[in-house]
Amino acid sequence: IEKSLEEVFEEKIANEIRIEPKDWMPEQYRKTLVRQISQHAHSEIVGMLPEGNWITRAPSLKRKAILLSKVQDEAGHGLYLYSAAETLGTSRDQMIADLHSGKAKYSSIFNYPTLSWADIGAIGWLVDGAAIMNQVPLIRTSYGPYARAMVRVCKEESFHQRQGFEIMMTLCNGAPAQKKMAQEAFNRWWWPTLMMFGPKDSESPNTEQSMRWKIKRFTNDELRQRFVDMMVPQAEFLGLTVPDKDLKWNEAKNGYDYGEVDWEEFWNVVKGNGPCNKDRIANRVKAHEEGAWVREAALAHAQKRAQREAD
Ligand code: FAQ
Repeated sequence: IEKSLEEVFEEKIANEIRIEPKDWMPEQYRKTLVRQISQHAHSEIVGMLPEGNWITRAPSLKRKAILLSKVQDEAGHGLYLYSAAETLGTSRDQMIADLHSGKAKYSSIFNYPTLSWADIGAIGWLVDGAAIMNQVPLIRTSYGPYARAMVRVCKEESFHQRQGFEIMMTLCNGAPAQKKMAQEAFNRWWWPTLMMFGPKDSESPNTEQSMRWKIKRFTNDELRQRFVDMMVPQAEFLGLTVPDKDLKWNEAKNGYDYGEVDWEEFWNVVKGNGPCNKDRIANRVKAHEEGAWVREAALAHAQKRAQREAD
């Protein structure tokens, strides 16, 4: 008996066979992937801004070189992910236009300011830590190009996390003023990092279907819990205090109980009203406009070369 396209698709999902760009897929599957992958790409691109703020003020030449290459890595991840999204039939110009108009989302975390050098440590340690927790399972996501992009991205993110932890360790073993700076950065970034995992499962409209299609391999709450369980011992090792009075080991669940995230703050930032949303988008639009001549020159050069080869 001839199987329907939908049956073939469902069978692949059930058997952990990747869906590839030319395969038939439900329209909603395609839409969900374009949404998630493009948001992910935008996050990498906008994510360069908070750290870029410290490249000129890094405390040593070595720190500056490391930070510069980390930020370059994020640009690479963004471009990788735009390419993965393009395999689904959307154009990069469209995705970028949606980011600049405020239509497309990107991770809430990048709308917070980086006030001290310790924030750079905290971002590497916490934000890249959360990114890895979320992205390692995406190596097994059902869409081939996205899954493959995640392999390299995760390798680079784990280096980023170590450099962040090492900055924190240096500060925590330093003068009292440095230790204080590290604790203050931790206080600022802990809760916004927990928000990166998205709304609670009960408030997450996309989780159920994305889990069924194996786009997501764990739910938002599952990953958030794993993250808390991984980070608390690391904070203890650094001698830092987790800014959560409700944090408590729960023997029965073999994990930590933790306080309620401020969801009002989360949705406020997602809707565009966080401390830096407007600034971030204005920055991206400016960079895009000022880069127009580079795109035009590259295009003219490519045309000239093609012409030369044709002659
Ligand atoms: N911020 O139904 P759900 C990085 C939106 S890592 C803003 O749960 P879903 C590396 C969500 O889009 C950061 N919006 O949605 C780096 C949806 O809105 P929509 C990027 C959020 O998709 C490190 C609505 O809320 N990582 O960049 C957020 O099933 C350091 C309802 O939510 C990824 O993107 C949020 N935090 O689950 C770079 C990973 N959370 O579209 C530089 C891939 C939710 O319906 C420096 N993405 N929303 O209008 C995912 O795993 C998922 O998309 C989630 C959200 C888990 C983020």
